[in-house]
Amino acid sequence: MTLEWDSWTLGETRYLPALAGWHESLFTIGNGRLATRGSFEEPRTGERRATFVNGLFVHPEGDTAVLGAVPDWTRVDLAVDSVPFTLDVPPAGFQRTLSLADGVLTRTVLWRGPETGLARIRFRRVLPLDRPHLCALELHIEAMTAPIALTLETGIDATVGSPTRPAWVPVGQDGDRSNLTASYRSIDGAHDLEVTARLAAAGAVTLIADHAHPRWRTVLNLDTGESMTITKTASYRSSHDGDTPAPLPDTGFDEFAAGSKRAWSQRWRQCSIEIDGDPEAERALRFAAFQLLAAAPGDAAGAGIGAKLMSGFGYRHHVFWDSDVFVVPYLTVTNPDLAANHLAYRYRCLDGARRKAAGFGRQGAFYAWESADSGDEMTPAWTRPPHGEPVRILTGELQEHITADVAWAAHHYWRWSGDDAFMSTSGAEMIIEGARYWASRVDVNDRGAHINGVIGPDEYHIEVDDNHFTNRMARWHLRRAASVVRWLGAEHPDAYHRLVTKLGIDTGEATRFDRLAGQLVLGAQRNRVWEQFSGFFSLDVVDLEAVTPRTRSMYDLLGESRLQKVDVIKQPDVLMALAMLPAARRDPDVARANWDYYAPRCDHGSSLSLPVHAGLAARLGEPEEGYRLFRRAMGIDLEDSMGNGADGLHAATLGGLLQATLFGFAGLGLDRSGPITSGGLPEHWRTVGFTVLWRGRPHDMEVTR
Ligand code: IFM
Repeated sequence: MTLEWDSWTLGETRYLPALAGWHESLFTIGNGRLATRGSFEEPRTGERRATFVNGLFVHPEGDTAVLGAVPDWTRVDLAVDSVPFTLDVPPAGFQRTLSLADGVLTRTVLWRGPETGLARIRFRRVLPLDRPHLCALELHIEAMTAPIALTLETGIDATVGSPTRPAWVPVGQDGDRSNLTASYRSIDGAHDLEVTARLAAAGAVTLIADHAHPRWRTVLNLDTGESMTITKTASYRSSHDGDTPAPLPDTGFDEFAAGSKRAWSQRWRQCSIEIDGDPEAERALRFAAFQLLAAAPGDAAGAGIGAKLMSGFGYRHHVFWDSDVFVVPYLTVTNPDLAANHLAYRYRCLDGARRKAAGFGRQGAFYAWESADSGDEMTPAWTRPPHGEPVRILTGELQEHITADVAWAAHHYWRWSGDDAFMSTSGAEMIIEGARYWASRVDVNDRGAHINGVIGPDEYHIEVDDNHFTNRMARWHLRRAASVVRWLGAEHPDAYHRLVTKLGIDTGEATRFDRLAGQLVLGAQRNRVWEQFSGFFSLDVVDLEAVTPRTRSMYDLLGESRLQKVDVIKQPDVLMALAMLPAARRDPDVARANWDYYAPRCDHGSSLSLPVHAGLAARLGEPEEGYRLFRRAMGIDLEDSMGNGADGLHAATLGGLLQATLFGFAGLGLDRSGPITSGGLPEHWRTVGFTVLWRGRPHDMEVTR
């Protein structure tokens, strides 16, 4: 274990270059609008330095949209007695701490160049949660054993990559000894961005008006024992933003940190979580909540929540079902305003979803599997593995359950928040348009209604017929749409009539949704086990337990075409239906039979898989097994157990851990009187305490063994 924790901090006391990429992701800070990876201030070979502005996607020619890194505010080039400060020269001491209480990242390094005195260099940075346009950085340097001459350069650096080349082209700059403004145009010409920075430093400061990297330069001499502090602030304003924000405030770092702390305290009050008996799990959950809150847009005009949050270049920040199913339900019960913001994003994407459905010759709305700013499909058609032939990607066309997943998240939010204003407008429209998609998608014959040629959550099996999860979710969706139409007609006639006019709803539509739901087949059942898709029971049996010790997925080992013929699955599929739909697990014998059959067939090739299994095992009365899986899920981001940590954190794993705890181990649910629990805690968890909001009112829940 390379990380060091206490209750409210994540830290490290050694610099290990091999882990630096993953740690850049782990030490990401954010305020919902901006996020900055934990790359060092001074350049590092192999760094993936990045600051992101949520929702600011650019569309490189011939490529899918990417949330490219914006010009960087963090870079500081330091030289001590003319020797460049870099951790390529191993430091004499190193400590880095991320404070989850206020989002301040602090790094202290004891460092001496080959022939220099010893310096203590401390960096602090924060993206204040209460001022989402701003960034603040403080540098404190002390000459410890001998006088030192320091040269410092810092400014706004547009040479950072995105992920392969810069996304922003400099178009102008203006500055003086303490203020700098630089303007950029995105490479697709669609957006303008203005970055302003301010420097408060002693000594003679000069401005180097470099085109791509305008920066200040200052030279300072420190006597032994002397120290000095430099503060830099920055702000990002894009053509998306409304009013011009106030000029950069002339305040010190501590004031930024204090404001941020007040805002974080408010959030933490709403998502407190305590586990008596397992401080490690408690810290992991707090870290998970921190990163979700740091990436969730704080306003309804903002973006959605990406699969890598805002912590790396993985998946180009596209939004998948990861957010709707693994993150939004947690936000719904703790910070419903943030869940509502994500749903507002989904509503803004509805036209894109309509275009996608129309492109397939169908009605209604078919959500993008990978979504960016417009809601149009962003899944690349091909991927090019580093060694090997290009591989066709069909998820964007065939992973149709996404439409029901969005509806499910909206409905879950509505049940918990009681936000009728949402449901009677955007929520209902999304749900009805999605249901219309299913109605135009199914093939009805004398054996029922079928959905053929899809990919279910288990992405190992491609173009399958009557996938149990897809059909069950579509059935659920059609029924919900019918009840929402009826509810609207009865309870909100004005909103109903508005929608009737806008969408052309006719009186028989709800009845047709219900009828179709009743016709949709759920597939074969053998010894109570649902067949994952038509033909699954006839696949070759692979004994996964025999393929040990295994560090790679079965996809890597068998390859795509062989995988089609075997019964190994990537992530829960039938079990996903059980996890999401209480009705699907109502019969305990059916639930148990499906668990016993599918759990051993799953190789957890996806980061989404383990937390779902963990929560479901707890739900099915196996908390110790659930805990074993929960620990493995913790390792995905906290031990980089999948080996892709440098690409960014896994939103679904982090949200999934929180959901496994609340909805799984603590058995959180709703009945008519409000939130209830029906816990099945692991042996060593004495109590789990947390707060949830139901219909705007906080409820303190405590579950004991
Ligand atoms: O959404 C997931 C999918 O379920 C499995 N592959 C990765 C995607 C993004 O995390």
